[in-house]
Amino acid sequence: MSDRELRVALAGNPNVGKTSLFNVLTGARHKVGNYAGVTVETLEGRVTSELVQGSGGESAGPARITMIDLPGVYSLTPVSEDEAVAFRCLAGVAGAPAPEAVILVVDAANLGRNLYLAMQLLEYGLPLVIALNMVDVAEEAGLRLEPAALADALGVPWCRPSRGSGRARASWSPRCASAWAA
Ligand SMILES: Nc1nc2c(ncn2[C@@H]2O[C@H](COP(=O)(O)OP(=O)(O)O)[C@@H](O)[C@H]2O)c(=O)[nH]1
Ligand SMILES: [Mg+2]
Repeated sequence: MSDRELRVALAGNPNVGKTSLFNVLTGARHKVGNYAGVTVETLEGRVTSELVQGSGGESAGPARITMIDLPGVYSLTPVSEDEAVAFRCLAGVAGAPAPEAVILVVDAANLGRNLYLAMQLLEYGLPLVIALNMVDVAEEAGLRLEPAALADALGVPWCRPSRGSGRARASWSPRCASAWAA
C-alpha cells in the first residue's frame, strides 16, 4: 500500500444525504437534517481503515482518505455564503489543500436538478464518482432508475449508498477505487 493521502470532497445539492454518507464513511455522528443551514462549514474526517483498504487494493490505493463534507450547492457559481464556502474548499483557497476527487451525492428523485451540478463538476475536471442516493424515495415515486446508463453517459463510476450503513459500505469502495486509483 502506498503512503499516499487522498482528499475527497462530498459535494451535492442541499439535503441529498451528504452528511449522512460522511457519517457512514468516517464513523462520525454529525447532525443531519432536511433544512437549510445544517452544514454551513466544511467538516473533515478520516475514512475508516476498513474502507480505505477496500478502495484500491494492496498496492495502488491510498493509505489514508480524508473526506470533506461540504455545504450544499446548486452550482459552482456561488450565490450564498454556504455555496461560497463549498466553492472555496473545492478551489483550494480555504486554507486547506483542494480535494483530489469528488463524490457527488445526487438525489435520485430529482435527477434533472442534481445533474446540472454534475455537468459543472465534470467541466471543473476533478475525478468524480456519482453516489446515487434517495433511491427509496425515487422508487416510491415510481421512477425507473438506470444508474449504469447514467454513469456511462457521464463517463464516471457510480455507487449506491443506502440508509443502511452496511449496504453503503459494501457498495462504496470498489466503485470509487476505479476513479481514484489512477
Ligand atoms: N429517504 C431517504 N432519506 C435520506 C437518505 N439519505 C439521507 N436521508 C435523509 O435526508 C435528510 C438530509 O440528509 P443530510 O445527510 O443532512 O443531507 P445533506 O444536506 O446533503 O448533508 C436527513 O433527514 C437524512 O436522514 C436516503 O437515502 N433516503
Ligand atoms: Mg450536510
